[in-house]
Amino acid sequence: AIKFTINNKKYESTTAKTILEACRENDIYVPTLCYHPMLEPVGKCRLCLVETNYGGKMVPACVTDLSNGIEITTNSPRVVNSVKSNLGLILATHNQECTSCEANGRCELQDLVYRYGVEDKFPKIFEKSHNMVDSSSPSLIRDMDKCVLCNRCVQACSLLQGMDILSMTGRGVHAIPKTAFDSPIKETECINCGACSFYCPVGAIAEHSAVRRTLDVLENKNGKIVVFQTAPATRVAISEEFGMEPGDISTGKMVAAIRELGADMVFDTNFTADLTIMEEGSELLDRVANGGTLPMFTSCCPGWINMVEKLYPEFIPNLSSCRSPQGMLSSIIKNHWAEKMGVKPEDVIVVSVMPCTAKKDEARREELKTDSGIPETDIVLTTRELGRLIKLKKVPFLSLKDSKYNNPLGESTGAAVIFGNTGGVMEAALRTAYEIALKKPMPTLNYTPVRGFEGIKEATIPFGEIDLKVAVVHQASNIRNYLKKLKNGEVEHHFVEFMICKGGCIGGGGEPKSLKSDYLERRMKGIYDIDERKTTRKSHENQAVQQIYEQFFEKPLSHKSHKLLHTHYKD
Ligand code: HC0
Ligand code: SF4
Repeated sequence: AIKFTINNKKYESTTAKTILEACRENDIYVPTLCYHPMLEPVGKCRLCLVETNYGGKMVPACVTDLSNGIEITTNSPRVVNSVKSNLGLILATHNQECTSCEANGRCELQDLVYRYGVEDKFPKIFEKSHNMVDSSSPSLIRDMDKCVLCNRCVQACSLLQGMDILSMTGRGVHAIPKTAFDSPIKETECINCGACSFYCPVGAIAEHSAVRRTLDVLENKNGKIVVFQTAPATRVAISEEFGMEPGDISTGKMVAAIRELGADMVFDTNFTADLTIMEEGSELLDRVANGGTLPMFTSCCPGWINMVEKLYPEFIPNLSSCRSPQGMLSSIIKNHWAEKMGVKPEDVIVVSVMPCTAKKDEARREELKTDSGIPETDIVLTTRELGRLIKLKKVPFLSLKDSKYNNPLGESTGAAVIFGNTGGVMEAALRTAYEIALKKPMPTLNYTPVRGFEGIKEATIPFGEIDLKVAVVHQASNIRNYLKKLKNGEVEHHFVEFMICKGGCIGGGGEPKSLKSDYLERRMKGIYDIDERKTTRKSHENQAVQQIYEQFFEKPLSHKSHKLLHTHYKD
C-alpha cells in the first residue's frame, strides 16, 4: 500500500492515484477550475497547488501521483496565498459581467472568488479583450472575454466528442479556444451538442438562453395558450438544480413547477416517444420485409442528424424518416390538438424542456413548420434554463406537491422514459417490434445487452425468419468509429440507435452541470427505476397512443402520420 499524509493525518491507498483524487476521496478540499472528473487532468489553472515534503516546490495535485511516504499540505498560508493570487490573475483577464451572465449563481470561478475573499486588485490586461461574442448558433453563445483557459471545452469537443471544432490557439494571455479560421460557430461543422457548455466552469460558452423570452411569453400571454412538453431525461436531472442528487426522480415536482410558472398545459414528450416506437418500429419491419435501405438509423437525436447532414450525407437514406418525439409532439399540438380545442395554431405557444442544446436548433428547421409557416416548437429551454426560470420566479420547487401531466398527450409507458438512456430507444423498439411481429412478448423486458456505457453495443435477436442484428452507439467519437467500420464492411446490422451524448440524453449538453464522477450512472438508474415502477412498459400498450390512432392517424405510416410525424433531411 502507498502510505501518505495529508495535513499531518495518515492515510493509505492500495491503488495508484493522483494527490487530488486522494484528497477528494478523503473529503479534503482542494480548489480546482480546469479539473473535471470526466476529462483528462491538465494542471493548467494552478489552483490545486499543494505543498509536499519533496523539495520546496508546490505541485499541482490533479496531475501529481501519490508516492509512498509523501506528506501533503493543502491548507498552509502559502497554499492559500497561492490560490488567492492565481484567482486574482484570472480576474485580471476576466470580463466580470456576473450580473447578466448565464453562469451567474452556478459559476465555479464566482464560488472560488467568494470562498477565498479575493480582491480584484491586479490591473486589467486589456489586450486580453477579445471582444468576441459569437451568438450565431441557435444553441450556444460564446463570450471569449469570460474564458479562463481551462481547456475543458476543447477536451469535451475533441476528446469526448471527436469533433475538433474548438482548439486552443495563441500563447499566454493571448491564448483562446477558437474555431478553424475563427469562423462563427454556425459556419463550422459543430453539431450543437453543447458538451462544451456543459463542461465550461464559467459563462464563456453557454446555452443560447431562451429564459427571458419564456418569461415574456408567460407574463404577457395576450390570449395565447402556453403549452409545455418535457423530455424523458429532464425528470432525473432537474432535481440537481435544487440541491438534490443526480437520479433523484422529480417528475411530479417538475410538472407542478411548470404550472406555477403559468403554463396552461403540461404535456409529456414521453407520449410521442411511445408514438415514435409505433412509427419507427413499423418503418423497420417494412424496410426489412420490402428491401428498404438498411441498416436503419434512429433519427431522434438532433445532434446526430446534424452530424449526418454535415459530415455523412451518404447515410441520409439510412435515417428513419420519423421526426423526433419533440418534433412529433409539437406537430400534434399545433396541427391536431389546437383544432380539437377550437383554437388557432398561431394562438398556441409550445415550449419544450430538453436536456439538449441541439433541440434549439432542431426547432428552427424549415421542415418542422406548419403549413402556414410558423414553427411547431416555439421555444426550447434546456433543463438548466428551466431550473433558472423556476428560481427566478421564486417557485419553491422542493416543497411543491406532485402534479400530473395533462391528458391525453401526457400519458406514457416505461418504454418511453428509457429513451433518455443510451440503448433506450432500441430496447423500447424491441419490446414492441418483437411482440407485434412474433405475436408473443419478449422473454424479458429488461433487455440488458443494449444497456450500459460501452461505446458500441451489439446484439442479435432471433426474430422469426431472421436474426435481427442491432447496435447502439453513443458519444460522437464512438459514432465516428462505428461509421468508419460500417463503410469498411466490418459491421452489419439491421437497426442502429445513435445518441451524440455520452450515456444518451441523460448526458445532454443542456443538463444541469455536475462535478460528480458518477452523475451519469445515477441519472441512468433513475430512468430505469421509473420504467420498473410503471404498470405499462410497452409503447403499443399506451392507451392514449392507441386512441390517437383510432381517432386520427388510423395506423402507423398512414398518410396523416407521414404528414405530421415524419420528415426529410437536407443533403
Ligand atoms: Fe432525448 Fe428524445 S430521448 S432525443 O435523447 O427520441 O433531448 O430526454 O426528448 O425528442 O423522447 C433529448 C431526452 C428527448 C426526443 C424523446 C427521443
Ligand atoms: Fe441532444 Fe440527446 Fe442527442 Fe445529446 S444525445 S445531442 S442530449 S438528443
